[in-house]
Amino acid sequence: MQMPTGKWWKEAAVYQVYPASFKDSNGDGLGDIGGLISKIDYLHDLGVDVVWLCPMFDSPQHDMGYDISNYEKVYEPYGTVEDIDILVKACHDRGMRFILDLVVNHTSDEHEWFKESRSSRDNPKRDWYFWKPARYDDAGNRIPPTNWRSYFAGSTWTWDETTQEYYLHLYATQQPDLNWNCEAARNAIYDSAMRFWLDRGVDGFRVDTVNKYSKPLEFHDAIITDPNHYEQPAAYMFCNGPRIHEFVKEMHDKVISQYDCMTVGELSLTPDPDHVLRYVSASAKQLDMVFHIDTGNMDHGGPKDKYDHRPFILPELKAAITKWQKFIEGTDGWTTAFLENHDNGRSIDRYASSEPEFREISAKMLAIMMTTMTGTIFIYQGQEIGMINAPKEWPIEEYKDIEALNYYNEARALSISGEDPSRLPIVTRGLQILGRDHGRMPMQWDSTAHSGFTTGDKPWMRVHDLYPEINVAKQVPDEKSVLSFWKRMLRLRKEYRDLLVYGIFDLLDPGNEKTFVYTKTGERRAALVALNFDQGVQDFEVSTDKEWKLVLSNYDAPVAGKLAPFEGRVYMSAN
Ligand code: TEU
Repeated sequence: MQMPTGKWWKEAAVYQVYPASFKDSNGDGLGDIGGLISKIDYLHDLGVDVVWLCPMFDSPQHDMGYDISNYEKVYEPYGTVEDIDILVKACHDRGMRFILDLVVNHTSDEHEWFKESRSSRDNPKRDWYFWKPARYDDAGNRIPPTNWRSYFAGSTWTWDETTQEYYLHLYATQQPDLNWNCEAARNAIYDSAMRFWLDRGVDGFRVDTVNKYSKPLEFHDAIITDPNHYEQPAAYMFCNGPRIHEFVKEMHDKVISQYDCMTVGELSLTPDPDHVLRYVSASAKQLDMVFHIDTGNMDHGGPKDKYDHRPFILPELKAAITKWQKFIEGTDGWTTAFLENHDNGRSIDRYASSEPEFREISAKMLAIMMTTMTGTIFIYQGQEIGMINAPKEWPIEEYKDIEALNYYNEARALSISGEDPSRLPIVTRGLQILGRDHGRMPMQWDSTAHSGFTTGDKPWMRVHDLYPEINVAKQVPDEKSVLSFWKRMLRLRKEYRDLLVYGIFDLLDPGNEKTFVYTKTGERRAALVALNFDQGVQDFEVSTDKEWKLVLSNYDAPVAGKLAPFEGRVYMSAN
């Protein structure tokens, strides 16, 4: 058996922090770097090895910091560059590492580079972004250069009055796409967004939208799949473009390879494992690993209908997980496991049950699944205490995310005009489950006002109504809490890293719609994991091929031959 070889980032448990919502240290209602520093020991106790901080750079915050106006400055309400130095040291002092988000597909329209680029057609930075002349329809109306629909609804092109051209933005109007074909722009990105931070001791990056830097320069229209609208889903046209591997490799060779750091790319629309290997095989020297978005998008409706929620089907989820567990076998590539991030609803609501009687047991079952997966695991803030989605009754006014609001307003306009009244209930329901806001609510630290997140009068976003029940302070001393369970599982993962981090994954009973059962095989021993994704009791017999011994369950008294609702078990055996 060819076992993967070790590197620090392979065995790491990475914890993702959303700066606005983690911990406020100065009472202004917004999380900050000082707040995060005050919680480093909490993360260390949990068993975290790497802290990943979402964008904390200077930004007008149209997309919560994914619209960066200066890579070398920290958004003032979050703190300063010197605060990041202190944070890096706090992590390193505890043997932990610290990574940042690398958002270089686009900048903010308030970045100096874009301001120069838009100032005149002959500005030296004009080609650092994509500028195109208008087209005109048969009636002589000005229309954008392509019919592409942006991720946040509407066109990917915005008209610029001053220079009488359109600029490209795959996301919000305020997020113009950088033109990676321009070498000077690439070098500026490497210096400003990467070396600046690596030289200060940062240990790597989560690389945002990593496969979108190379656009096909013909700028053809997307195929019309939505005949009622001008803008068409077009992501397939700008993912994995013609020069993408050249760009990612250059980024690695010129910058990443000069430091002992890790990279994890956010990779969408790349279902072919061979293609993914081109990004993550160690010999290809592009990225260390990527997030396989198809698992995370399983219950989305599709590129246009992201918020047309389709409840996940367990055999499909198992197949997707199996695919990305197995694709590294016999190769020099590496994989990841994650269930939550800042772009999704909470996993308990999506994959299990947030009903009061099942909430905690569900959280523990999902923790078993995550911590027994091969690859680097990523935990999103609040996942370790079983945080859940906002109550369905919350009105749209509580949602803050640009994507949620654009989708909602678009659907409402269709409803008001009578064009498509069916959209509004679909999008409303979709947002209640999948909305990005659910993962962005303040962290629930204790049962004092505003969940102990802020000492100020008003957190930037409403705190979950259930914070007196679901919070860190309540769970720390409780051996049976979700938090204590995560700690135990993360310790177990380290202890049995040969199996749990590096083992060969094999799915059993793929068609079973209620249970997810798999084995992990190492050189000396094997593990059997059984998870019940249903509220009903399931029959379950342990296979007799090995002498399986029960190591743990999320229930106190597991019953032979049965799996209780949302039960999870781990057995082990010598090989
Ligand atoms: O997301 C990229 C992205 O395209 C999606 O996966 C994202 O979930 C979005 O909802 C698309 O519908 C990254 C960041 O994670 C996200 O927060 C940013 O908004 C986006 O890039 C733009 O920078």
